[in-house]
Amino acid sequence: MQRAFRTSKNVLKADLDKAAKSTHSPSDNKDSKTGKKVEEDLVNNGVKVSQPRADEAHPVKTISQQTLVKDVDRKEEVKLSSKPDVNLMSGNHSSPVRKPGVHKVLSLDATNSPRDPNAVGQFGQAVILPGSKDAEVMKRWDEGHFNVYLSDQIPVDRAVPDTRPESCAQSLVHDDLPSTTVIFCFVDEVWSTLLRSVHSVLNRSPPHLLKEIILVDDASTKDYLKEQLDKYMSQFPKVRIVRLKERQGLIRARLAGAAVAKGEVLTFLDSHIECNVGWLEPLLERVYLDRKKVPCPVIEVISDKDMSYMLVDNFQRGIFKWPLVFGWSPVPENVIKKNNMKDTDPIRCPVMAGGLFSIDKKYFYELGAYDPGLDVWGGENMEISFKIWMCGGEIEIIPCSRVGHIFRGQNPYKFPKDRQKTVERNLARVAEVWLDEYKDLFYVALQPWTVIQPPKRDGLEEYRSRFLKDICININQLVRGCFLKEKNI
Ligand SMILES: [Mn+2]
Repeated sequence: MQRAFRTSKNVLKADLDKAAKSTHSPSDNKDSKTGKKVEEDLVNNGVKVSQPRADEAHPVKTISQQTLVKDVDRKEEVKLSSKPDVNLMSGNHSSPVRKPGVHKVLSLDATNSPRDPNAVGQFGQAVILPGSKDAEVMKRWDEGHFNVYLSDQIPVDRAVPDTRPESCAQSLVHDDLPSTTVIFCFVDEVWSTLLRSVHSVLNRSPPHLLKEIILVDDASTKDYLKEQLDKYMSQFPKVRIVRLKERQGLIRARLAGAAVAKGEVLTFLDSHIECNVGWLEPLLERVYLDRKKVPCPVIEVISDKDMSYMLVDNFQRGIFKWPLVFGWSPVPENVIKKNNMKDTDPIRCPVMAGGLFSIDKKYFYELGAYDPGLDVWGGENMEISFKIWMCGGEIEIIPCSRVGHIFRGQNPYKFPKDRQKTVERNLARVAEVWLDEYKDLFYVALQPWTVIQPPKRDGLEEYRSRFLKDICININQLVRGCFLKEKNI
Protein backbone atom coordinates (compact mmCIF):
# COMPACT_ATOMS: atom_id res chain seq x y z
CA MET A 1 0.00 0.00 0.00
CA GLN A 2 2.78 2.43 0.85
CA ARG A 3 3.74 3.37 -2.66
CA ALA A 4 5.07 6.70 -1.56
CA PHE A 5 7.98 4.84 0.00
CA ARG A 6 10.67 3.44 -2.27
CA THR A 7 13.25 0.83 -1.69
CA SER A 8 16.21 0.12 -3.98
CA LYS A 9 19.11 2.43 -4.78
CA ASN A 10 17.99 2.49 -8.42
CA VAL A 11 14.61 3.77 -7.51
CA LEU A 12 16.28 6.23 -5.18
CA LYS A 13 18.37 7.52 -8.05
CA ALA A 14 15.34 7.74 -10.37
CA ASP A 15 13.48 9.71 -7.75
CA LEU A 16 16.40 12.06 -7.31
CA ASP A 17 16.47 12.73 -11.04
CA LYS A 18 12.74 13.21 -11.18
CA ALA A 19 12.74 15.42 -8.14
CA ALA A 20 15.53 17.54 -9.59
CA LYS A 21 13.47 18.12 -12.74
CA SER A 22 10.24 18.93 -11.00
CA THR A 23 9.39 22.45 -10.06
CA HIS A 24 7.62 23.62 -7.00
CA SER A 25 5.86 26.87 -6.63
CA PRO A 26 6.64 28.70 -3.42
CA SER A 27 3.31 30.44 -3.64
CA ASP A 28 0.65 29.56 -1.16
CA ASN A 29 -1.81 32.08 -2.43
CA LYS A 30 -4.04 29.53 -4.03
CA ASP A 31 -7.72 30.08 -4.41
CA SER A 32 -9.92 28.38 -1.92
CA LYS A 33 -10.23 24.66 -2.42
CA THR A 34 -13.25 24.34 -4.58
CA GLY A 35 -14.16 20.87 -5.68
CA LYS A 36 -13.64 21.77 -9.32
CA LYS A 37 -10.04 22.73 -8.85
CA VAL A 38 -9.24 19.58 -6.91
CA GLU A 39 -10.82 17.39 -9.55
CA GLU A 40 -8.84 19.10 -12.28
CA ASP A 41 -5.66 18.45 -10.35
CA LEU A 42 -6.53 14.80 -10.11
CA VAL A 43 -7.23 14.52 -13.79
CA ASN A 44 -3.99 16.24 -14.72
CA ASN A 45 -1.60 14.54 -12.37
CA GLY A 46 -3.28 11.51 -10.93
CA VAL A 47 -2.09 12.86 -7.63
CA LYS A 48 -3.05 16.15 -6.10
CA VAL A 49 -0.13 17.90 -4.55
CA SER A 50 0.24 21.36 -3.20
CA GLN A 51 2.13 23.28 -0.58
CA PRO A 52 2.34 21.37 2.67
CA ARG A 53 -0.83 22.06 4.56
CA ALA A 54 -2.13 20.26 7.55
CA ASP A 55 -5.67 20.74 6.40
CA GLU A 56 -5.98 19.69 2.78
CA ALA A 57 -9.33 18.55 1.45
CA HIS A 58 -10.23 15.27 -0.12
CA PRO A 59 -11.45 15.70 -3.69
CA VAL A 60 -15.04 16.83 -3.61
CA LYS A 61 -17.84 14.75 -4.99
CA THR A 62 -20.53 16.76 -6.68
CA ILE A 63 -23.97 15.88 -5.42
CA SER A 64 -27.22 17.74 -5.56
CA GLN A 65 -28.45 19.41 -2.41
CA GLN A 66 -31.72 17.56 -2.84
CA THR A 67 -29.97 14.26 -2.26
CA LEU A 68 -28.28 15.69 0.80
CA VAL A 69 -31.50 16.95 2.29
CA LYS A 70 -33.07 13.55 1.73
CA ASP A 71 -30.22 12.02 3.70
CA VAL A 72 -30.77 14.43 6.56
CA ASP A 73 -34.40 13.52 6.76
CA ARG A 74 -33.64 9.84 6.98
CA LYS A 75 -34.53 8.80 10.47
CA GLU A 76 -32.00 6.57 12.12
CA GLU A 77 -33.11 4.30 14.83
CA VAL A 78 -30.88 5.02 17.78
CA LYS A 79 -30.33 2.31 20.28
CA LEU A 80 -28.80 3.23 23.56
CA SER A 81 -25.72 1.41 24.62
CA SER A 82 -26.17 -1.37 27.11
CA LYS A 83 -23.67 -1.52 29.92
CA PRO A 84 -20.73 -3.88 29.35
CA ASP A 85 -21.37 -7.38 30.59
CA VAL A 86 -19.31 -8.15 33.63
CA ASN A 87 -19.04 -11.73 34.72
CA LEU A 88 -17.83 -12.17 38.23
CA MET A 89 -16.15 -15.52 38.37
CA SER A 90 -17.04 -17.71 41.29
CA GLY A 91 -14.72 -19.39 43.77
CA ASN A 92 -11.18 -18.21 44.25
CA HIS A 93 -11.03 -16.26 41.02
CA SER A 94 -11.69 -12.84 42.41
CA SER A 95 -10.86 -10.63 39.44
CA PRO A 96 -13.82 -9.68 37.29
CA VAL A 97 -13.64 -10.84 33.68
CA ARG A 98 -15.14 -8.39 31.28
CA LYS A 99 -17.01 -9.82 28.37
CA PRO A 100 -17.28 -6.85 26.09
CA GLY A 101 -20.56 -6.36 24.31
CA VAL A 102 -21.16 -4.42 21.14
CA HIS A 103 -23.82 -2.02 19.97
CA LYS A 104 -24.82 -0.29 16.78
CA VAL A 105 -22.92 2.97 16.40
CA LEU A 106 -24.84 5.83 18.05
CA SER A 107 -26.02 8.33 15.44
CA LEU A 108 -26.68 11.05 18.01
CA ASP A 109 -27.59 14.59 17.08
CA ALA A 110 -28.83 16.43 20.16
CA THR A 111 -29.74 20.11 20.30
CA ASN A 112 -30.57 22.46 23.15
CA SER A 113 -33.66 23.77 21.38
CA PRO A 114 -35.66 22.49 18.40
CA ARG A 115 -34.09 23.27 15.06
CA ASP A 116 -35.70 25.74 12.71
CA PRO A 117 -35.90 23.96 9.34
CA ASN A 118 -36.00 27.35 7.62
CA ALA A 119 -32.90 28.75 9.28
CA VAL A 120 -30.11 30.00 7.04
CA GLY A 121 -27.77 27.16 6.02
CA GLN A 122 -29.83 24.56 7.87
CA PHE A 123 -29.07 20.96 6.80
CA GLY A 124 -25.77 22.14 5.34
CA GLN A 125 -27.50 23.74 2.38
CA ALA A 126 -25.80 26.35 0.23
CA VAL A 127 -26.87 29.93 0.87
CA ILE A 128 -26.98 32.41 -1.96
CA LEU A 129 -26.91 35.92 -0.59
CA PRO A 130 -28.46 38.78 -2.55
CA GLY A 131 -25.98 40.97 -4.42
CA SER A 132 -26.82 43.86 -2.11
CA LYS A 133 -24.86 42.04 0.62
CA ASP A 134 -21.65 41.84 -1.42
CA ALA A 135 -20.01 44.82 0.24
CA GLU A 136 -20.72 43.46 3.70
CA VAL A 137 -19.45 39.99 2.74
CA MET A 138 -16.23 41.47 1.38
CA LYS A 139 -15.78 43.70 4.41
CA ARG A 140 -15.82 40.76 6.79
CA TRP A 141 -14.08 38.19 4.57
CA ASP A 142 -10.60 38.90 5.91
CA GLU A 143 -11.63 38.16 9.50
CA GLY A 144 -11.36 34.48 8.63
CA HIS A 145 -10.68 34.27 4.88
CA PHE A 146 -14.09 32.75 4.32
CA ASN A 147 -17.66 34.07 4.32
CA VAL A 148 -17.74 35.26 7.94
CA TYR A 149 -20.82 37.40 7.32
CA LEU A 150 -22.79 34.31 6.22
CA SER A 151 -21.35 32.07 8.93
CA ASP A 152 -22.71 34.48 11.54
CA GLN A 153 -26.26 34.00 10.17
CA ILE A 154 -26.17 30.20 10.41
CA PRO A 155 -27.31 28.48 13.62
CA VAL A 156 -24.40 27.30 15.76
CA ASP A 157 -25.98 23.85 16.01
CA ARG A 158 -27.30 23.41 12.49
CA ALA A 159 -27.91 19.94 11.11
CA VAL A 160 -25.67 18.63 8.34
CA PRO A 161 -26.40 15.78 5.91
CA ASP A 162 -25.40 12.32 7.06
CA THR A 163 -22.79 11.62 4.40
CA ARG A 164 -21.57 8.28 5.71
CA PRO A 165 -21.60 5.26 3.40
CA GLU A 166 -24.92 3.45 3.71
CA SER A 167 -23.89 0.64 6.04
CA CYS A 168 -21.97 2.80 8.55
CA ALA A 169 -25.08 3.42 10.65
CA GLN A 170 -25.42 -0.35 11.08
CA SER A 171 -21.82 -1.04 12.04
CA LEU A 172 -21.08 -2.38 15.50
CA VAL A 173 -18.68 -0.90 18.03
CA HIS A 174 -17.69 -2.05 21.50
CA ASP A 175 -19.58 -0.91 24.58
CA ASP A 176 -16.42 -0.18 26.54
CA LEU A 177 -14.60 2.18 24.20
CA PRO A 178 -11.99 4.49 25.73
CA SER A 179 -12.98 8.07 26.51
CA THR A 180 -11.50 10.98 24.64
CA THR A 181 -10.44 14.58 25.18
CA VAL A 182 -11.16 16.74 22.16
CA ILE A 183 -8.55 19.46 21.71
CA PHE A 184 -9.22 22.57 19.63
CA CYS A 185 -6.33 25.00 19.21
CA PHE A 186 -7.13 28.41 17.81
CA VAL A 187 -5.83 31.90 17.34
CA ASP A 188 -8.33 34.64 16.50
CA GLU A 189 -10.89 32.12 15.27
CA VAL A 190 -14.23 33.51 14.07
CA TRP A 191 -16.84 33.38 16.86
CA SER A 192 -19.59 31.54 14.96
CA THR A 193 -17.30 28.87 13.47
CA LEU A 194 -15.59 28.21 16.81
CA LEU A 195 -18.99 27.77 18.47
CA ARG A 196 -20.25 25.56 15.66
CA SER A 197 -17.15 23.37 16.05
CA VAL A 198 -17.75 22.96 19.78
CA HIS A 199 -21.51 22.38 19.43
CA SER A 200 -21.00 19.74 16.77
CA VAL A 201 -18.82 17.77 19.19
CA LEU A 202 -21.18 18.24 22.14
CA ASN A 203 -24.27 17.34 20.11
CA ARG A 204 -22.95 14.40 18.14
CA SER A 205 -20.65 12.61 20.59
CA PRO A 206 -21.90 9.99 23.05
CA PRO A 207 -21.59 11.83 26.41
CA HIS A 208 -19.95 8.89 28.20
CA LEU A 209 -17.11 8.89 25.65
CA LEU A 210 -16.51 12.63 25.66
CA LYS A 211 -14.40 13.29 28.72
CA GLU A 212 -13.95 16.97 27.96
CA ILE A 213 -13.31 19.55 25.30
CA ILE A 214 -10.18 21.67 25.72
CA LEU A 215 -10.00 24.97 23.89
CA VAL A 216 -6.41 26.15 23.65
CA ASP A 217 -6.34 29.89 22.99
CA ASP A 218 -2.96 30.55 21.40
CA ALA A 219 -2.78 34.17 22.56
CA SER A 220 -5.69 35.47 20.47
CA THR A 221 -6.02 39.23 20.15
CA LYS A 222 -9.81 39.43 19.64
CA ASP A 223 -11.81 40.67 22.61
CA TYR A 224 -14.74 38.32 22.02
CA LEU A 225 -12.43 35.34 22.63
CA LYS A 226 -11.75 36.43 26.20
CA GLU A 227 -14.52 37.06 28.75
CA GLN A 228 -17.33 36.58 26.26
CA LEU A 229 -16.01 33.12 25.37
CA ASP A 230 -15.46 32.21 29.04
CA LYS A 231 -19.03 33.18 29.80
CA TYR A 232 -20.53 31.33 26.85
CA MET A 233 -18.60 28.14 27.52
CA SER A 234 -19.33 28.19 31.24
CA GLN A 235 -22.75 26.69 30.44
CA PHE A 236 -21.00 23.50 29.29
CA PRO A 237 -19.22 21.78 32.18
CA LYS A 238 -17.18 19.64 29.80
CA VAL A 239 -15.56 22.60 28.08
CA ARG A 240 -12.30 23.98 29.48
CA ILE A 241 -10.29 26.88 28.15
CA VAL A 242 -6.50 26.97 28.34
CA ARG A 243 -4.95 30.36 27.65
CA LEU A 244 -1.40 30.65 26.40
CA LYS A 245 0.29 33.88 27.46
CA GLU A 246 2.38 34.15 24.34
CA ARG A 247 1.81 32.98 20.81
CA GLN A 248 3.18 29.42 20.62
CA GLY A 249 1.93 28.16 17.27
CA LEU A 250 -0.20 25.10 16.59
CA ILE A 251 2.39 22.50 17.55
CA ARG A 252 3.15 23.79 21.03
CA ALA A 253 -0.51 24.75 21.57
CA ARG A 254 -1.49 21.13 20.97
CA LEU A 255 1.16 19.99 23.42
CA ALA A 256 -0.27 22.37 26.02
CA GLY A 257 -3.75 20.89 25.50
CA ALA A 258 -2.50 17.30 25.61
CA ALA A 259 -0.58 17.98 28.83
CA VAL A 260 -3.79 18.64 30.77
CA ALA A 261 -6.06 16.15 28.97
CA LYS A 262 -7.80 13.56 31.14
CA GLY A 263 -9.25 11.32 28.42
CA GLU A 264 -7.57 8.06 27.43
CA VAL A 265 -7.50 9.14 23.79
CA LEU A 266 -6.57 12.55 22.41
CA THR A 267 -8.66 13.82 19.52
CA PHE A 268 -7.25 16.86 17.75
CA LEU A 269 -9.63 18.92 15.65
CA ASP A 270 -9.41 22.23 13.80
CA SER A 271 -11.52 25.06 15.17
CA HIS A 272 -13.61 25.64 12.00
CA ILE A 273 -15.19 22.23 11.56
CA GLU A 274 -18.53 20.46 11.99
CA CYS A 275 -18.48 16.85 13.15
CA ASN A 276 -21.04 14.68 11.42
CA VAL A 277 -23.34 12.19 13.16
CA GLY A 278 -21.65 9.05 14.45
CA TRP A 279 -18.19 10.56 13.94
CA LEU A 280 -16.55 9.58 17.22
CA GLU A 281 -17.20 5.92 17.95
CA PRO A 282 -15.65 4.57 14.72
CA LEU A 283 -12.42 6.43 15.59
CA LEU A 284 -12.32 5.19 19.17
CA GLU A 285 -13.15 1.65 18.02
CA ARG A 286 -9.89 1.52 16.04
CA VAL A 287 -7.84 2.65 19.05
CA TYR A 288 -9.73 0.12 21.17
CA LEU A 289 -8.79 -2.69 18.76
CA ASP A 290 -5.13 -1.62 18.70
CA ARG A 291 -3.83 1.29 20.75
CA LYS A 292 -1.20 2.02 18.12
CA LYS A 293 -3.72 2.66 15.39
CA VAL A 294 -4.08 6.36 14.64
CA PRO A 295 -7.46 6.93 12.98
CA CYS A 296 -8.41 10.05 11.03
CA PRO A 297 -11.93 11.00 9.95
CA VAL A 298 -12.70 11.69 6.31
CA ILE A 299 -12.30 15.45 5.96
CA GLU A 300 -15.28 16.83 4.09
CA VAL A 301 -15.61 20.31 2.71
CA ILE A 302 -17.63 23.21 4.06
CA SER A 303 -17.64 25.79 1.30
CA ASP A 304 -15.83 29.00 2.25
CA LYS A 305 -18.29 30.92 0.06
CA ASP A 306 -21.80 29.50 0.57
CA MET A 307 -21.08 27.43 3.73
CA SER A 308 -22.65 24.31 2.19
CA TYR A 309 -21.55 20.89 3.41
CA MET A 310 -20.09 18.87 0.55
CA LEU A 311 -19.37 15.17 0.11
CA VAL A 312 -15.92 13.97 -0.88
CA ASP A 313 -14.76 10.98 -2.90
CA ASN A 314 -14.19 7.72 -1.10
CA PHE A 315 -10.98 5.71 -1.28
CA GLN A 316 -8.60 8.65 -0.93
CA ARG A 317 -5.43 8.28 1.06
CA GLY A 318 -2.88 10.74 2.40
CA ILE A 319 0.50 10.62 0.69
CA PHE A 320 3.54 12.83 0.33
CA LYS A 321 5.79 13.81 -2.53
CA TRP A 322 9.25 15.30 -2.25
CA PRO A 323 10.04 17.69 -0.68
CA LEU A 324 7.63 16.26 1.93
CA VAL A 325 4.58 17.84 0.34
CA PHE A 326 1.30 16.44 1.51
CA GLY A 327 -1.37 15.38 -1.01
CA TRP A 328 -4.28 13.05 -1.61
CA SER A 329 -4.16 10.08 -3.95
CA PRO A 330 -6.97 7.68 -4.88
CA VAL A 331 -6.43 4.07 -3.89
CA PRO A 332 -5.82 2.31 -7.26
CA GLU A 333 -8.78 0.41 -8.69
CA ASN A 334 -6.86 -2.90 -8.78
CA VAL A 335 -5.97 -2.60 -5.10
CA ILE A 336 -9.64 -2.02 -4.23
CA LYS A 337 -10.63 -5.08 -6.30
CA LYS A 338 -7.80 -7.31 -5.12
CA ASN A 339 -8.53 -6.64 -1.47
CA ASN A 340 -12.27 -6.64 -1.99
CA MET A 341 -12.39 -3.27 -0.23
CA LYS A 342 -15.77 -1.94 0.85
CA ASP A 343 -16.47 1.78 1.07
CA THR A 344 -16.60 1.45 4.86
CA ASP A 345 -13.18 -0.21 5.27
CA PRO A 346 -10.36 1.74 6.94
CA ILE A 347 -7.81 3.07 4.44
CA ARG A 348 -4.18 2.82 5.51
CA CYS A 349 -2.17 5.94 4.70
CA PRO A 350 1.58 6.67 4.65
CA VAL A 351 0.97 10.12 6.12
CA MET A 352 -1.90 12.05 7.64
CA ALA A 353 -3.13 15.51 6.70
CA GLY A 354 -2.58 16.39 10.35
CA GLY A 355 -5.54 18.58 11.30
CA LEU A 356 -7.95 15.93 12.55
CA PHE A 357 -7.07 12.63 14.24
CA SER A 358 -7.38 10.52 17.37
CA ILE A 359 -4.45 8.93 19.16
CA ASP A 360 -4.06 6.94 22.35
CA LYS A 361 -2.62 9.40 24.85
CA LYS A 362 0.02 7.05 26.19
CA TYR A 363 1.13 6.14 22.67
CA PHE A 364 1.34 9.85 21.76
CA TYR A 365 3.85 10.32 24.56
CA GLU A 366 5.70 7.09 23.80
CA LEU A 367 6.30 8.64 20.39
CA GLY A 368 7.73 11.72 22.08
CA ALA A 369 4.58 13.69 21.17
CA TYR A 370 5.64 16.34 18.65
CA ASP A 371 9.29 17.20 18.24
CA PRO A 372 9.57 20.34 20.39
CA GLY A 373 12.15 21.64 17.92
CA LEU A 374 9.39 22.21 15.36
CA ASP A 375 8.17 25.77 15.23
CA VAL A 376 4.64 27.21 14.93
CA TRP A 377 3.06 25.08 12.20
CA GLY A 378 3.98 22.83 9.27
CA GLY A 379 5.79 19.51 8.98
CA GLU A 380 4.37 18.19 12.25
CA ASN A 381 2.02 15.91 10.32
CA MET A 382 5.03 14.36 8.53
CA GLU A 383 6.94 13.99 11.78
CA ILE A 384 4.17 12.24 13.66
CA SER A 385 3.32 10.10 10.62
CA PHE A 386 6.87 8.77 10.24
CA LYS A 387 7.10 8.06 13.94
CA ILE A 388 3.78 6.22 13.96
CA TRP A 389 4.85 3.88 11.15
CA MET A 390 8.40 3.41 12.50
CA CYS A 391 7.20 2.72 15.99
CA GLY A 392 4.66 -0.02 15.48
CA GLY A 393 1.59 2.02 14.61
CA GLU A 394 -0.62 2.59 11.60
CA ILE A 395 -2.42 5.62 10.18
CA GLU A 396 -5.91 5.02 8.87
CA ILE A 397 -8.72 7.04 7.37
CA ILE A 398 -12.06 5.82 8.70
CA PRO A 399 -14.84 6.29 6.10
CA CYS A 400 -17.59 5.95 8.74
CA SER A 401 -16.23 8.98 10.60
CA ARG A 402 -16.75 12.27 8.78
CA VAL A 403 -15.98 15.85 9.73
CA GLY A 404 -16.64 18.94 7.63
CA HIS A 405 -13.91 21.58 7.49
CA ILE A 406 -13.79 25.10 6.06
CA PHE A 407 -10.86 25.25 3.66
CA ARG A 408 -9.54 28.76 3.62
CA GLY A 409 -7.56 30.33 0.82
CA GLN A 410 -4.81 31.31 3.18
CA ASN A 411 -3.97 31.39 6.86
CA PRO A 412 -5.87 34.31 8.34
CA TYR A 413 -3.19 34.94 10.94
CA LYS A 414 0.43 35.88 10.66
CA PHE A 415 3.40 33.66 11.39
CA PRO A 416 5.71 35.22 13.97
CA LYS A 417 8.55 34.73 11.46
CA ASP A 418 8.48 34.21 7.71
CA ARG A 419 5.90 31.52 6.91
CA GLN A 420 7.78 29.74 4.15
CA LYS A 421 11.05 29.66 6.05
CA THR A 422 9.31 28.30 9.15
CA VAL A 423 7.67 25.44 7.24
CA GLU A 424 10.84 24.59 5.31
CA ARG A 425 12.95 24.65 8.42
CA ASN A 426 10.50 22.29 10.12
CA LEU A 427 10.49 19.93 7.14
CA ALA A 428 14.29 19.96 6.99
CA ARG A 429 14.42 19.02 10.64
CA VAL A 430 12.00 16.13 10.06
CA ALA A 431 14.15 14.93 7.14
CA GLU A 432 17.36 15.24 9.15
CA VAL A 433 16.02 13.42 12.18
CA TRP A 434 14.13 10.57 10.55
CA LEU A 435 14.96 10.01 6.90
CA ASP A 436 18.65 8.94 6.94
CA GLU A 437 19.90 8.76 3.32
CA TYR A 438 16.41 9.50 2.00
CA LYS A 439 16.85 13.05 3.20
CA ASP A 440 18.84 13.72 0.00
CA LEU A 441 15.59 13.35 -1.92
CA PHE A 442 14.16 16.12 0.20
CA TYR A 443 17.02 18.53 -0.42
CA VAL A 444 17.23 17.83 -4.14
CA ALA A 445 13.51 18.38 -4.56
CA LEU A 446 13.73 21.57 -2.55
CA GLN A 447 16.47 23.18 -4.65
CA PRO A 448 14.39 24.81 -7.39
CA TRP A 449 12.14 26.18 -4.70
CA THR A 450 14.60 27.76 -2.34
CA VAL A 451 18.02 27.43 -0.74
CA ILE A 452 18.02 26.62 2.94
CA GLN A 453 20.76 25.55 5.22
CA PRO A 454 20.31 22.13 6.81
CA PRO A 455 19.52 22.63 10.49
CA LYS A 456 22.35 22.18 12.95
CA ARG A 457 22.58 18.59 14.01
CA ASP A 458 23.02 19.50 17.65
CA GLY A 459 20.52 17.57 19.66
CA LEU A 460 18.87 15.90 16.68
CA GLU A 461 20.49 12.51 17.22
CA GLU A 462 19.62 12.55 20.90
CA TYR A 463 16.03 13.37 20.09
CA ARG A 464 15.74 10.46 17.73
CA SER A 465 17.71 7.91 19.73
CA ARG A 466 15.52 8.47 22.75
CA PHE A 467 12.60 7.03 20.86
CA LEU A 468 14.20 4.81 18.25
CA LYS A 469 16.21 2.80 20.71
CA ASP A 470 13.54 0.65 22.23
CA ILE A 471 10.41 0.66 20.18
CA CYS A 472 11.16 1.98 16.71
CA ILE A 473 12.75 0.71 13.50
CA ASN A 474 14.61 2.99 11.07
CA ILE A 475 13.45 4.26 7.69
CA ASN A 476 15.27 1.54 5.76
CA GLN A 477 13.69 -1.21 7.79
CA LEU A 478 10.32 0.42 7.34
CA VAL A 479 10.67 0.81 3.59
CA ARG A 480 11.98 -2.73 3.16
CA GLY A 481 9.22 -4.09 5.34
CA CYS A 482 6.50 -2.33 3.37
CA PHE A 483 8.05 -3.36 0.07
CA LEU A 484 8.38 -7.00 1.03
CA LYS A 485 4.84 -7.09 2.38
CA GLU A 486 3.49 -5.57 -0.77
CA LYS A 487 5.30 -8.09 -2.94
CA ASN A 488 4.31 -10.96 -0.65
CA ILE A 489 7.97 -12.03 -0.32
MN1 LIG B 1 -8.10 24.24 9.08
